[in-house]
Amino acid sequence: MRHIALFLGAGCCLAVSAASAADYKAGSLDISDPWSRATPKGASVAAGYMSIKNSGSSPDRLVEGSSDVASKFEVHEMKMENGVAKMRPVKGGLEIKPGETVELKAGSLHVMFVGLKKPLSAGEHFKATLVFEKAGPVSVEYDVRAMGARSGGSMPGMHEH
Ligand SMILES: [Cu+2]
Repeated sequence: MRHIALFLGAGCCLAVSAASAADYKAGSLDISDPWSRATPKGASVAAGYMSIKNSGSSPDRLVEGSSDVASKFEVHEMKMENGVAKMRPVKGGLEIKPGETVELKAGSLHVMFVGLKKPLSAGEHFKATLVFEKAGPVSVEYDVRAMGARSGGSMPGMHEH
């Protein structure tokens, strides 16, 4: 029992340290901390990040989505090719295997809001809907953070869109 208590204690403190992080549950999925980066004036795309945990016993997939801020929602992966970071849409939906946590983060998998209707400024929030094959549609809110938020700086390959 003592081990369980310690474990819960650690979980509690982690949650407190990430004070603004939002958490959403849908079926066996747990979507944590959706956030986006502020964009320069005139940008036509913005990236979105979050982590998705599947605590169920069958795989699920992020198949589509939409948001208030852009005309299209895509899931991209980033690969290094000859030293250049290139991104491309993930085909057939983003799979989240049972027991796995898929991290969408800078320089890796990310959501791409394509056809931005206006620049995103730090401190804003916007609504988006994530659609999963099994868990169905989930409404989330993205937290817009400053351009230099977390590591990675500006997103390589961003201007290739
Ligand atoms: Cu992208």
